[in-house]
Amino acid sequence: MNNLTLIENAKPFGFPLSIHSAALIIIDMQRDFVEPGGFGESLGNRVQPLQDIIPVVKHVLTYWRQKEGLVIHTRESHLADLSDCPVSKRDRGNPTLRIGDSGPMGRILIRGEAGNAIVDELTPLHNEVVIDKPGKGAFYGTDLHRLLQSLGIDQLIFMGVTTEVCVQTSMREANDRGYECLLLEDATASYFPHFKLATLDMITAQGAIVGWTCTSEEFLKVIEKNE
Ligand code: C5J
Repeated sequence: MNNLTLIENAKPFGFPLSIHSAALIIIDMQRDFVEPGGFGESLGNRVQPLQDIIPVVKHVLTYWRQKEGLVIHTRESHLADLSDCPVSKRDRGNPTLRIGDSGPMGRILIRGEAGNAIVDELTPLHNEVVIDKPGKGAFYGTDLHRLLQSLGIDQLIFMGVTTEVCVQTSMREANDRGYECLLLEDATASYFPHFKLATLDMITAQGAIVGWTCTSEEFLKVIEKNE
């Protein structure tokens, strides 16, 4: 594969993909958010839009694994004693279940509980990185930046949920730290489809102020062409 290849149809303009210094990062595809009976649903959300992207995320992941690219999974999760969960976060909204409460898949958003696992279809392989993050962004309170720097990664290809919360926050954190970010449009979802669309616009506005977007098909086509 060439070192640099242009994804011409990316928005707002071509994304210069540097395959060897890029990592695929999958944000919070965990049962708590994606499956019925989890935290997302307890907040009154419809989880179907999140379930709908699983096949797309899996397709891209499978391809990236075949290319032996670096894969990073994140999980929004807290310690069992909730010492890393600010009261302001736990008390937010009026959910039927709060972070740390016992739900149908164990304690909500607590590390090691069944609901905190990545959905079966996307289970991380042993050689893949799993980042447990107490915040919305993947960099806050984690070693992610140090790890990426040590591996020479300077581009991040984003998939996952939810577009306007943990995905966008992680992209903004990444952008501030100097990473070029590309979000795969059909591999991200929100409980609120109009928030997803607005987020795609926000990310790419003002000359890619946060980053780029393109479809998974455009992304995979460009990689295939450069084999
Ligand atoms: C939320 C997330 N929505 N992964 N988490 O609280 O976007």
